[in-house]
Amino acid sequence: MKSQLASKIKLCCQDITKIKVDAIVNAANNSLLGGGGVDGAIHRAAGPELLKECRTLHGCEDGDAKITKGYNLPAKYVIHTVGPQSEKPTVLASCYRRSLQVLEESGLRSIAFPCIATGVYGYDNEKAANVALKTVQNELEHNQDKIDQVIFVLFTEKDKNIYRELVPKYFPGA
Ligand code: AR6
Repeated sequence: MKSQLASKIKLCCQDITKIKVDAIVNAANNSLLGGGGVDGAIHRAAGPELLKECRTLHGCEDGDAKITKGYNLPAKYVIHTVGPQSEKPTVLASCYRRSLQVLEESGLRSIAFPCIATGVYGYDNEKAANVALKTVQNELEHNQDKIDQVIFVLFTEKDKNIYRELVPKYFPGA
């Protein structure tokens, strides 16, 4: 069971705006109207139509997720989620869970996550990685027929090292 799950997990060290998957996840803020970090990069690469669609969504609660088209991105869709501004594991877990639920509800099968909340929002990288991996493991165990690929996008050396060590613990054989 676990090795089947492991085959769906991939680590990638690229800019998330270059990844061609069904949906990339944006670590946004409550307004969904753009910001710095990965949010700024996604809006720049997608073009102004993304902001236009985001305005129709009327924001997003912490831990929830909402989907838009990807516009000029290679990814077809963007799933916008809002991480916690302090270390709240239940809210961070909800970001990963809700993003995967929105993916499934939209009939999409591949997703790329940045390390939500570990930049501007300051969540400890290793604690955040454990929450991310545990939540994705749990969702994949229950919905493995609906999801083909989950990519963790590691933009810093620190996250690369953390995920390389932790991923085999959650997904033996990955
Ligand atoms: N591709 C992949 N990962 C990236 C990229 C990129 N192009 N750019 C940054 N990262 P952050 P947060 C990584 O700060 O902590 C925004 O202003 C980065 O190295 O983007 O959830 C929003 O509007 C880090 O590992 O998001 C909010 O106000 C991870 O993405 C606030 O920041 C998340 O860092 C959200 O803060």
